[in-house]
Amino acid sequence: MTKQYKTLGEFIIENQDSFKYSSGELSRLLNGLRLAAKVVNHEVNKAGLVDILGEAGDTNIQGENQQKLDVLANEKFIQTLRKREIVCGIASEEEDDFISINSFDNNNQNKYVVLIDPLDGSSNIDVNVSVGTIFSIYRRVTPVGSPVTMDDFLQPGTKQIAAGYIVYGTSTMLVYTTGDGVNGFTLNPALGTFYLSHPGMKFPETGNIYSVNEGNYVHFPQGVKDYIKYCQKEEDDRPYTSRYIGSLVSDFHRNMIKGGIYMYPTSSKAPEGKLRLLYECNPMAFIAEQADGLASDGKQRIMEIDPKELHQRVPFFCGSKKMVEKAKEFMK
Ligand code: AHM
Ligand code: MG
Repeated sequence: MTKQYKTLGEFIIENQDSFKYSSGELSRLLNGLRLAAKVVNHEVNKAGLVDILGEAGDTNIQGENQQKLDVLANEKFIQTLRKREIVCGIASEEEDDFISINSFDNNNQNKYVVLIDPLDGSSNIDVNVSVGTIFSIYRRVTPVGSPVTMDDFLQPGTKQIAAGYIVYGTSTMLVYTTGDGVNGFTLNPALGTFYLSHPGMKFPETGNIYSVNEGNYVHFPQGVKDYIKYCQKEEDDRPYTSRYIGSLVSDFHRNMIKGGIYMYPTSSKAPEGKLRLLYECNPMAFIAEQADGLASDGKQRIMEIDPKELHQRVPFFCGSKKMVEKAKEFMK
């Protein structure tokens, strides 16, 4: 007999009551993200067929070229969340400022804000390599019923209510946490349904994969260089294997399953690091910690950093607990 897998929709409903602020609002929000994920998945998968590849010509706030699919994914997620009136505000890596959702029907009674990187790993889009979406959900700190302010978005990662990612890979998966472990759902494209395929995901305590853009090696701080040399040394269970896709979601996903460390350090080229605290590092850190892993900027726990601006960048070291701890020792 074939095993019956639970669907994401069933899982969200079943777990609604275990969530401490349960009012159904978070469930509706997760359902909204699930829908947008399917729409974006459809676009990503047909990308090779239609003329939507290449750069849109715009540059985003970080001065990088936006590809058309980034723009499209950004629109789809914002549209879905806006139309369903399930959040009071959205901030996106692709938008300069946050968006305030003023719903006149319910006088903006929604409690949650969403921060999103709609399509991460943009350099992989036009070469048929996995990309991902990353999202992070917070409760607003300003009074319900008023327009959102910057304070609602500049919260430390410890305040996250939920976070997750979608990886558009050999299969499409949605992985998320509401602070009670990490669960992964695989999309059956024929039915358009996500099934619980990876319940209770955990990082192995240690692993043998290190993921870093070694092209930047000469620009890295000495501690990072020393740690990389340690990874490569023939001793005990080393040398480790080097695996770097250049798509955070995919590198993270593989390392969570197999055991490994992902690093995006500061360098003389990127003095603050490259990855964004609010759209990329905090949500991945929440998932990592919920899966028994760690996430650090080299000194401090990522989720305890007090954000100063929406598009703030930080160095990022994330993965199996023992590996992150070891890397931190080298960076002292
Ligand atoms: P993006 O948001 O412009 O796609 O940049 C984030 C991505 C990560 O997914 C990936 O790990 C990293 O940038 C790769 O950067 P690099 O090409 O410098 O190694
Ligand atoms: Mg990104």
